[in-house]
Amino acid sequence: MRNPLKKNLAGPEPELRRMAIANMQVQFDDLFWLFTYLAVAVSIVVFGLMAFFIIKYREKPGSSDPNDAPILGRLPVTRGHARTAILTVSLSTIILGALVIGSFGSIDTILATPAPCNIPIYNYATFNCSVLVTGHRFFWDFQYAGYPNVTITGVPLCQASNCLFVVPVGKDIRLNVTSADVFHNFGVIAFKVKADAYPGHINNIWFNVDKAGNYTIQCYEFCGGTSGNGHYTMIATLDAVPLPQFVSWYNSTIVH
Ligand SMILES: [Cu+2]
Repeated sequence: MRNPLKKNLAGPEPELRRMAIANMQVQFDDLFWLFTYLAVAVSIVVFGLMAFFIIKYREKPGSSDPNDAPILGRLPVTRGHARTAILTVSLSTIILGALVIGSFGSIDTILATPAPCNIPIYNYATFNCSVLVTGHRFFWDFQYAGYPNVTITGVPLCQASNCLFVVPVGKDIRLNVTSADVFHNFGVIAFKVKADAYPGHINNIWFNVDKAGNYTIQCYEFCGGTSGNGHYTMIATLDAVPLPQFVSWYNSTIVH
């Protein structure tokens, strides 16, 4: 499924889009390039004009002060050109308008909760693409919503070095992020997705993976620990797989 948000903003075409692995990454990349292109354009104009005026009005031997040169203690005689002021204000408004529209477009997308999916899993059961993610010192566990509603416990799976959070590609995956003890922060940095994990509170994030593969999940809130077992070990792997593979994984791992 193509990301419906790609049409929101102009961005690098088409090479960088082909490299995209998740919709949120595209959102942030689009916004980054919008700001960068405008900043470069403004810099070229500002520094170009500055260089032009420095050279044009440089002091030459025998040159005198212009008539409108400011004199200390005296009000300036002329007050500039209205046309220049209008042009400057208009251009600034257009540039800031583009940045505001781009930013709010991205925020809308990031905050909009997509509709649940409906993936037939097992014996008339379905998976609705919603996963409860709970941070513990120092592992994550993932509880798949829908029926059957069971938990993959992070500890034994992680210690067996196959702690996988498996999701299907091309589906809007909705995460409800919370914590069982202290403040954590769930992040899949390849997707540019992060959410605080607080005890007693749920934060919602979502993503849609374009490209199958393994991506690192990490805790981005320093949550303590000692040598050998601590915040820095709070890592898991997100495995994005094609839908048929996800269904067979679900049936063999989650359903018992
Ligand atoms: Cu943590």
